[in-house]
Amino acid sequence: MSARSKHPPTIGESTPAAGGWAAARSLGEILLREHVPRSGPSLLSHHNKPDGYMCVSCAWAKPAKPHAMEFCESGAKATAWEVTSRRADRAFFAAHTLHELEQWSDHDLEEQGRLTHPMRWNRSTDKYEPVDWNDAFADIGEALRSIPPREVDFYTSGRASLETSYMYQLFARIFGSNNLPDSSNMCHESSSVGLPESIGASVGTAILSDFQNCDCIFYMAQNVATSSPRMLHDLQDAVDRGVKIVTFNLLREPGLERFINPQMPSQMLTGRSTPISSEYYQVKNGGDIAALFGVCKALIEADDAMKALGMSKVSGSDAVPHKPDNAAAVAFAASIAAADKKHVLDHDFINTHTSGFEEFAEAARHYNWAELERVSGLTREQMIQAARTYAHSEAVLMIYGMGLTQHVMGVQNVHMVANLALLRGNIGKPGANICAVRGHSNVQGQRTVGITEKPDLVPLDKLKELYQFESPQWEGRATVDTCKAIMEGEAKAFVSLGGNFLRAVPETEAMEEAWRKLRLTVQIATKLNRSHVIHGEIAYLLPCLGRIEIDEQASGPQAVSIESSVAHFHGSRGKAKPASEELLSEPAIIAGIAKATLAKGRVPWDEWVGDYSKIRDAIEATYPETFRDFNKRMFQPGGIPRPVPARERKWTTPNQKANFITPPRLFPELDIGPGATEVLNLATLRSNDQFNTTIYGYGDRYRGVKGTRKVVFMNEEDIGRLGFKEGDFVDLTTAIDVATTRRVTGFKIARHAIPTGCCAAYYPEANPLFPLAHHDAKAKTPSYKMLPVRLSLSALSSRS
Ligand SMILES: Nc1nc2c(c(=O)[nH]1)N[C@H]1C(S)=C(S)[C@@H](COP(=O)(O)OP(=O)(O)OC[C@H]3O[C@@H](n4cnc5c(=O)[nH]c(N)nc54)[C@H](O)[C@@H]3O)O[C@H]1N2
Ligand SMILES: Nc1nc2c(c(=O)[nH]1)N[C@H]1C(S)=C(S)[C@@H](COP(=O)(O)OP(=O)(O)OC[C@H]3O[C@@H](n4cnc5c(=O)[nH]c(N)nc54)[C@H](O)[C@@H]3O)O[C@H]1N2
Ligand SMILES: [Mo]
Repeated sequence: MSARSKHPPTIGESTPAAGGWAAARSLGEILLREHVPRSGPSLLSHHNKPDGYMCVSCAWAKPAKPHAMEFCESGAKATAWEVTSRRADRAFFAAHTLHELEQWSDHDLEEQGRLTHPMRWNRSTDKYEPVDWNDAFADIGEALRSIPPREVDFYTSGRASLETSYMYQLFARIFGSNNLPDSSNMCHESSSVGLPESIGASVGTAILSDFQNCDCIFYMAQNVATSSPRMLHDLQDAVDRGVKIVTFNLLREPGLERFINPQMPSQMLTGRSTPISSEYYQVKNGGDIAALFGVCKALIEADDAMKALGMSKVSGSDAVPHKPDNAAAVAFAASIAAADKKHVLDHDFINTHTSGFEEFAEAARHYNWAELERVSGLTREQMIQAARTYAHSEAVLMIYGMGLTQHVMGVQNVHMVANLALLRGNIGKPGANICAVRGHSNVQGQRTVGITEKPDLVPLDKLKELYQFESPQWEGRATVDTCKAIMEGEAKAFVSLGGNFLRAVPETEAMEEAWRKLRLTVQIATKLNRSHVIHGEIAYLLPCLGRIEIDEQASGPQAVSIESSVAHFHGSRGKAKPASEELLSEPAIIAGIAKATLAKGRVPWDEWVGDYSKIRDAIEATYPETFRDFNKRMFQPGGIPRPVPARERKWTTPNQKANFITPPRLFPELDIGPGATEVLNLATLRSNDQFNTTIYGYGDRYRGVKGTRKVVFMNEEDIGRLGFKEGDFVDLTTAIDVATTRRVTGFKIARHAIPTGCCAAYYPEANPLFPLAHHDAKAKTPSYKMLPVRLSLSALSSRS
C-alpha cells in the first residue's frame, strides 16, 4: 500500500504555535478537499450546540455557553468527512474487485466517499454487490445462529451513540456472547482499570469548571492541538488567569507551547500567541513513572525535611521523620515555610482519605536520583522544579492522554497520576481533579451503557428483569483476546459497529491472514476501509447514517446522545440530508439483525427504532441513578452530569479509601537481547491530518511534515550515532519477541526534538511492528507508545 501522496515529501520546521491563520486556512481547504456541499459551512453553526449535533471527532466537553463557533479544525474535518458529496456507490463497487482494493491505501479507500447501499461479497466476482436489507438481515441471522455464541465477537468503535450501544450489547448478550471488544480497549482501558483501584471511579473526575478553579495544571502525554483542540480555549483562559501549566510530553508539541486563537481577532491580526506551558518537560517514552516518582520524591523529602527541622507540626502523626540528607529538600522545605504553609503534603487529607501512603513514600525515598534521571530523561532539578510548582499551588488539575495509557505499564502510569494527586489532596475539590482525555466522541458513554466483556460491570439482573433472558456469566473477550482468538481460529464471526479493527490493532500481518479465515464478517460503516476489503467467507458491508444526518423514523426525526470526556451526557440532533436514501440508522440495523437472529428475549425492537426516546427510557430503567429523567434533561445546556462518587471524595474502592498504589518498578522488563544500545523505543503518533485510521491527508502541519506519512522522527544525536543521515530511508524491525520478524520499510528519517533513545512514527503505518502480547498486563491496552525497535538502511534509500 502506498502511504505517500502525489506531492514530493518534505520535512521542515515544526509550527511554533497551534491555531492561527494556518488553522483557519486549513478549514477552507478542508471544505473544498472533501467536496462539501454548499450547505456544509452553515451546518457548523449547529456544531456542539444545545439542540445541535455533537461533534463526531473528539469527546471534549461541550460548554453550557458555547462560543459562536464551537468547533475546531479537527471537528470541521470530521464534519466535512461525513457530509462530503462523494459517494462509493454501485458504479464504484461494480468497477473494483476486493483483491484490487487491497492494494489501495487507507486514504484512497475512504476518499471514495460515503457508502450508499447494503452489500454482500460475491465469491465468483470478488465484488461487494447490492443486496436487499431484509435479505441481508435474514442471511446474517441464519449465519449467526449456526455459530456457537462464544465464537462470535461484537466490536464497537467509540462513535456509536448511547442508544445504539445499549441495543448492541443487549443483542450480544441475548444472543449469548460477552465478547464485546471495543476501541476503548486500545485507548483508555488503563484508566478503566487503574482509576477504580486508586479512587474508585472508572472515569476521570474533572468537570469543565475545574479549569476556572485551578491554579496549576499538570498536562501529561496528550496532544491537545490535534486531539482535542477545543480544550485550547480552556487552557488559554486558564493561562490568562495566571494558571501554571506543567507539561510532560515526549515531544515538544506546538499546541502545548503556544496558541493563536482563531476566534480572537486581536490574536489573529497581530499574530500574538498565548504561551501555554510554563514548564515543559520532555520525558522519554515510558519514563513517566520515573518522572512522577521524582516529583513525588521531591515532595516527600521536602515534607520530611520540614518535620526534621521542626518547620511543621504534623497532625495525627508522630512518625520519626527522616533526616534530610540533601540541601535541595531543605531549600524546598524552606520555600514552603516561607509561604506560610504548615507542610508540603496534605497530611489531613492523607490521614482521612487514603491508604498505602507509607509504603509509597518509602518507595519514593528509596529510588536514587540517578536512576530516576536515566529512566525519565529529565534532570533532578527539573523534577524538583515541577514538585515546587505543584506544592505552591492550591488546586491542581491532572490531565492525561494516550502517552500514559498505551504502555506495558499503562495502569501503573495511571496509578502514579492518582498518587501525585493524593499527596496534596488534589482530587474532589474545585479545580483539583483528574481528567482522562477521551478519544472517540462517545467512547466513554458506551462503557456506561454496557459495552464491556466483563459481566460484573453490567447489571445483569436488571437486564433479566426487563427482557426475560439469562445473560452469559463468563468473561468475554476484549480487543487483544479477540485478536488472539481470530489468529487461533477460535473466533468465527466478527460483527463491527463502526471502526477499522484490522488497521487499529497490533500484529497487522498475522491478523490480516487470520481475518480471511473468519466464517462471517459484518461491517456497519459509513466509509470503506481495509477491514471491509479484507473479509470473511460470508461478508456484509452495511452502510449507516452518520450522527450529523437527519434520522427520520416512524415518530419523526430522532435524536441520540453521547457522554463527553468530563462525564456529561448530551443530546445530539442530526441536521444534514442523509448521504443516500438507502441508508439505515445504526439502531435500525442492529434491530434488523437482532430480530433475524434471536428467538428469545422480550425486546420491543421495532418500537425502539420507531422512537429512540423509548430506548432512553430503557437505559434509564437499567441505570436509574445515572440516567434520571434522561429524556427530559438530555438537551439541557452543559449536559447532564453523570454521578462520579470520587468527585465528592466518596471512595468506592473495596477498602473505602483512596489508595496510594506503588508501582513495582520504574520501567517494564523487556527482553531485548544483545546490542541494546542500537535499540530505540518507538512511540506511535497521530498527525494533525488524520482521525485514527482515517487519513484525511499526507501531512502534519504541526510537525513540519508534508506529502508523506512514512516518517521516523529521531534525535539528531541518535541519527549520527547509528550511522544515518537526515532524509535516509530506513526499515524498522521489532527488537522484542524476535522469533517472528516484524518489519516496516522505507521510513524517512526526520530530525526532531525528541529525547535520545526514543523515536516516533505514525499510526497505523507502524502497527505491523507491534507484537500482540506487548500490552499492559491487566488492562491489555497495547503498548503503542513504547516498542523497542532497530533501524537499518532501507533498500529504498537510493530512491528519494
Ligand atoms: N484530530 C484527531 N483527533 C483525535 C484523534 C485523531 O486521530 N485525530 N483520535 C481520537 C482518539 S480515539 C484518541 S484516543 C485521542 C488521542 O489523543 P492523544 O492522547 O493526544 O494521543 P496521541 O495523539 O496518540 O499522542 C499522545 C501524546 O503523547 C505523547 N507521548 C507519547 N509517548 C509518551 C510517553 O511515554 N510519555 C509522555 N509523557 N508522552 C508521550 C506524544 O508526543 C503525543 O503528544 O484523540 C482523539 N481525537
Ligand atoms: N499504533 C497505534 N495503534 C492505535 C492507536 C495508537 O495510538 N497507535 N490508537 C488506538 C486508539 S486510541 C483507538 S480509539 C483505535 C481506533 O480504532 P477504531 O475506532 O476501530 O478506528 P477508526 O479509525 O476510528 O474507525 C474509522 C472507521 O469508522 C467508520 N465510521 C465512522 N463514522 C461512523 C459512524 O458514525 N458509524 C459507523 N457505524 N461507522 C463509522 C468508518 O467506516 C471509518 O472508516 O485505534 C487504536 N490503534
Ligand atoms: Mo482512542
